[in-house]
Amino acid sequence: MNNPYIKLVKKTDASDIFQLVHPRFTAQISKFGGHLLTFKPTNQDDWLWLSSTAKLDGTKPIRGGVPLCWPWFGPATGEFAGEPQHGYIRSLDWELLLVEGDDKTLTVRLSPNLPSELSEKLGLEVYVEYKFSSKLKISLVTTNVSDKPLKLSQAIHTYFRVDNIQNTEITDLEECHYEDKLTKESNQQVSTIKIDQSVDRVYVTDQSDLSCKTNSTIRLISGAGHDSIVVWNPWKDLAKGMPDFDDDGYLNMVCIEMANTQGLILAPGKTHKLKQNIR
Ligand code: TA6
Repeated sequence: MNNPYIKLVKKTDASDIFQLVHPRFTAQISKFGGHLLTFKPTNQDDWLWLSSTAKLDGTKPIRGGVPLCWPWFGPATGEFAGEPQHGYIRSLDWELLLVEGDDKTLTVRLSPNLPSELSEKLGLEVYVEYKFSSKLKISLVTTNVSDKPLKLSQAIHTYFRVDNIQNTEITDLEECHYEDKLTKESNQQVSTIKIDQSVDRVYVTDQSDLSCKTNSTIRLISGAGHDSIVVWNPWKDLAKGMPDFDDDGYLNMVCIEMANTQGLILAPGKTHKLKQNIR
């Protein structure tokens, strides 16, 4: 890894961190989880929210940044029942596959150290690619290396930083149907999304564009390869009940996630790219 823009910083009390310092941005990626922790374009605030009480020592998935949920989203079911929520890879160490770029863009690829027996059992391989500039492009790329069709659910579980959730609006999901994970009902979004309570919704759509507007910023979000967009804010009580979630953190974050939650089946030998692009 002789790229001038990235270095591995060995931590004593936390997972090793890849620190990226580039003319157009700074970023940090934890080896644990292949987990993008921060992304800060030059002269801007961090686009991502990271809990100050997040565990960075590998004892549990990191709260904030961009957790990668794979090879399932949500609780484990079927043959994987009892396994961790949101799959294995956000709790594994990852290795650097590739770093390339110039003073305009930097591309970083990592893959998880899947134990061989697990890799055999899954029949799936995965890597993440981060493409950095003054924008951020994330791709979660899965290949079915088995000889049979395989189910896959996943999410790029991005924690967006907002100045104040009470002045935040998520647009372009109007008219979209969603599964409300709190009420277990299916509803239709009428207006733009304003959050003033606990929200945990799976918008069933493959639309590519939406935005997250606050007083000072408009974050334009686009995606590909998804069949749903997840919107989550735990709000006050749930935030308080999570030891790794700042008690008032819910006021400064909203998760907007490109996801596959609707029963994607990956044919043998095929590759699926789930993408989220942010500018
Ligand atoms: O993406 C929304 C969600 O599935 C919520 O239901 C909530 O569980 C959130 O993910 C965080 O999950 P975690 O396992 O990271 O605490």
